[in-house]
Amino acid sequence: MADYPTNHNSLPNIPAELVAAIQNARAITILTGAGVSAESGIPTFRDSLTGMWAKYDPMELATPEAFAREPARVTQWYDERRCNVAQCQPNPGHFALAELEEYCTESQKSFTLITQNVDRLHQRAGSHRVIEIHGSLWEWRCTRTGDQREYLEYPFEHYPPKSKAGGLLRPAVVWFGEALPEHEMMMATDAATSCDLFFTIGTSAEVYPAAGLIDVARQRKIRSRTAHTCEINQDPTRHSDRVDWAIHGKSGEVLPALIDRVLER
Ligand code: BV8
Repeated sequence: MADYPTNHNSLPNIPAELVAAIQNARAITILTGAGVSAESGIPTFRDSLTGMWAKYDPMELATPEAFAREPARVTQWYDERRCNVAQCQPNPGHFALAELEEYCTESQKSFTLITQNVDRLHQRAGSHRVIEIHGSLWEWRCTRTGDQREYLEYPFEHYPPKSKAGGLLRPAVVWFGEALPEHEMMMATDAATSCDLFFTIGTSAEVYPAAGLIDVARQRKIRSRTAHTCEINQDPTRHSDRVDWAIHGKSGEVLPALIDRVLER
């Protein structure tokens, strides 16, 4: 594995072999985490919570137990995150990934973007083949009927919000201790198994089963010797010394430089 730290006063260091691997790939799969949205002003879980939320641990709030105990507080936290996301814009990293998808479509490569993020900024940047394995802040589910749909008006008038059926509404995100959506996870696992180039971008890769997709992709590399893996992250992670290329820098700087090299701009 080679490590490509980027010093922030010059262009990120993009290895030529990685550019060639993208240009020669048949199928590219990407896993993104909260780090991809950080430059859009959306705090990651690791950033300490601010303001009235400073005293809470997100790992505690993002659970069914917290919702059962304090539905008003939990739904207010999610609604405030939803309102913040509505004011935020996709950053150059999101747009570069949308361009990479377009390049893959035009060059008959298959492309899949699996995201752990719940902010829908990938879609707002123009990405189409997006698998949301942790759900979305924009979809809420009635706990009485199970009815789930988009709620685009914000903020809710009171907490906890209620559905037309009178049941409590909860955000349709995957909480800690909850199973990931079966269909999305099956598609994500298939995309990690069948690709010949796998990127993990802006994630500490510590939350499972999402982080396990990296191991799925690496298994293919071990079996077929043709598949490659690349990490693009601000900080090293436990996978950094097991991928073919580890580029440490901001995704909003590295990804635009990468797509420029791939498109030979
Ligand atoms: C499951 C939606 C089983 C909600 C999220 C006890 C009981 C049950 C399960 C467990 C348990 N103990 C452990 C587990 C497993 C648990 C888990 O993995 N825990 C971890 C903490 C060890 N997993 C689960 O609970 C999963 N479910 O196992 O269910 C089951 C099975 C069958 C039937 C019933 C049950 C569910 C996990 C999903 C949780 N929901 N999100 C919400 O958003 O509120 S996860 C949430 O945290 C985010 O989605 C994110 O992916 C994850 C981590 O948060 P962050 O740290 O913010 O983000 P990330 O890790 O991506 O790190 C940011 C990175 O970006 C950093 O590395 C940083 O360096 C980098 N960065 C920052 N800025 C930039 C950057 N990189 C590039 N550029 C930049 N500018």
